[in-house]
Amino acid sequence: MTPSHPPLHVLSDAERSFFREQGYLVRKLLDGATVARYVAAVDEARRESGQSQRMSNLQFLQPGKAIHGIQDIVCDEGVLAVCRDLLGEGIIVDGASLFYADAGVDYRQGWHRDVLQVPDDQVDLSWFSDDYHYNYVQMNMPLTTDGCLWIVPGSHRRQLNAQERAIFGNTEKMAPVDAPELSAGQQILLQPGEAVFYNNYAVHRGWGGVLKDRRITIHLGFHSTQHAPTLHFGVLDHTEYSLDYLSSLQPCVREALRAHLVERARHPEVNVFHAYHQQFLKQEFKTT
Ligand SMILES: O=C(O)CCC(=O)C(=O)O
Repeated sequence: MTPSHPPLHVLSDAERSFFREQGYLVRKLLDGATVARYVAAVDEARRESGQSQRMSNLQFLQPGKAIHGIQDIVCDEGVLAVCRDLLGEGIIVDGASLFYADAGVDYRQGWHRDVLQVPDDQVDLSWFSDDYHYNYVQMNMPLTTDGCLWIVPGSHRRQLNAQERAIFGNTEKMAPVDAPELSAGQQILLQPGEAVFYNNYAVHRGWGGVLKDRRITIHLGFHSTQHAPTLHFGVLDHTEYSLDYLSSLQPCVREALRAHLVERARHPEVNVFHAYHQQFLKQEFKTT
């Protein structure tokens, strides 16, 4: 009998330790033909859209915004195998956006942790420690050369240090966009098809300045059914997944969303944070 996925790890022990300690990991996962297929699907979907002066964050798994030609990235066996090695079995797709901007767009975010959707008095400092089991991983998969993601390695497993505290002020969430630079901040420069997996409780930001080239990057989040959700789980708007919409999807995408619905039903406690997250997206990005 053929197993549904390879039982062996695709990441070495050293790679998994690197992710645990530094909070990110880069792997080349897509070949040139797949990248070209996805770029063509994005071009086709955007043919009617005019140029925008902002970074777009297109939620490509939602009806009305769906980009069918890139959706099967959520079933990519290479992506899922890395997620299993990082989180465990039962991988569930969550946030799914396409970052898109033409050359000339000015893109700058403040340094932040992805707890923006959690009310201040519910942010628990133990989330940013070595002992916390973080059950979520974000992935950026660029289809063009992309240097927009910056991260402070290792900051997911400690409290803000003095330099970070000075720019964050009395919040754990986000520093002002015009705050002084962080000396430990590191740019992650990726080539098309090379993915970065990162812990989004680490201090990070999107920052391209005025883009020299256009940016097309698929951005996904994943959770494992083996562990309790973190409060970041629950980005997809599962209420929009009607039977009609699900039946319009490729079988593997339909199955991924069905599994997402089952997991959301097991964890109704995360629904309250979904609305806060949508608010954040609207502030930071163009979402249509
Ligand atoms: O533009 C990026 O790659 C980073 C986006 C980001 O920081 C976020 O969505 O929280």
